[in-house]
Amino acid sequence: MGKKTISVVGVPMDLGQSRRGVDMGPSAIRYAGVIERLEKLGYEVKDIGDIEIEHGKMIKDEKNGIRNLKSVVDANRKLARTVEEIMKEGSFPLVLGGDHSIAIGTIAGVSKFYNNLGVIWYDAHGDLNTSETSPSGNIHGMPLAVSLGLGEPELVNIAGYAPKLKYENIVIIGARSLDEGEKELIKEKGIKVYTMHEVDRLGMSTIIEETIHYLKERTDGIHLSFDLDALDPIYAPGVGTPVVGGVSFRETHLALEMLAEENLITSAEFVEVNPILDERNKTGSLAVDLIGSLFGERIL
Ligand code: HAR
Ligand code: MN
Ligand code: MN
Ligand code: MN
Repeated sequence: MGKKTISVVGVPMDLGQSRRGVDMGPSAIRYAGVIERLEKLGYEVKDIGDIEIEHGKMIKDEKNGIRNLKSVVDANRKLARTVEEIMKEGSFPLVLGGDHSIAIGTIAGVSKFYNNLGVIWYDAHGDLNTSETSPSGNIHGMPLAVSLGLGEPELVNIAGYAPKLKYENIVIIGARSLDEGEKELIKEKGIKVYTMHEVDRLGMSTIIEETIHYLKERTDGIHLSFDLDALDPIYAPGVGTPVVGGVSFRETHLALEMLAEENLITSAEFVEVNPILDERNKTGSLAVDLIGSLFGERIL
């Protein structure tokens, strides 16, 4: 992964959705041994600790039907600043969630260091909703739209610039639950999406080869935003919004091993691990296995 130092940040965020427990995700992933695993691979690992989240008051429909807007904005501002510091030090930012609303802060902290940041969005969902299209008011269904400059200005302008991403620099992999407004946006903007249909038809190997080729041509850094719910719930039961028919354990390991071989990923986050919904930290342990593959661990 190019850099030898990895900085790990936890974000105990559960205000971007409606099921409690995902704020314990960073603990679950640390408990499963993420730091030791990375050290064993030869990296210098700095555990920065957790971003502080204002858990006190949950507000139902704070603005335009959006839940907890202010707290999510505050947390993502802090996260963006922390990630920016990590980037300045030349270390690799590895962010542990927490619900997917934290991608807003991670990407805000990373994107200013690139002219054309690429993103691989590995997820059952598109996370392309705005307050107009969201069926739930949950911000974890919005972070990719926000990073593209769509949605509430408070979210869009975190870190003082927008947009963070260009439509042609993102690739979504694993999608199988898209809302009407998200489908329209994908078609209108020509966003590159490999749904489960393509995963089945083409195979993961071809998809990752195409993704690498596509992003290599147009980007100068690639952020991996990895939502554990991309995997089938058989492998990742500890997520808040499971969707059947997901990517397999093997396909996902292959994807991450291929990305590791190319050495193109410049920042990453692993999100939506909810230990309360999990089976004996299966999903937390899976996250650590996958992080191992991303950072170069091989079977032989
Ligand atoms: N699309 C739905 C919504 O916006 C569900 C989003 C679920 N999101 C996540 N992130 N788990 O991928 O409410
Ligand atoms: Mn909480
Ligand atoms: Mn997501
Ligand atoms: Mn998801």
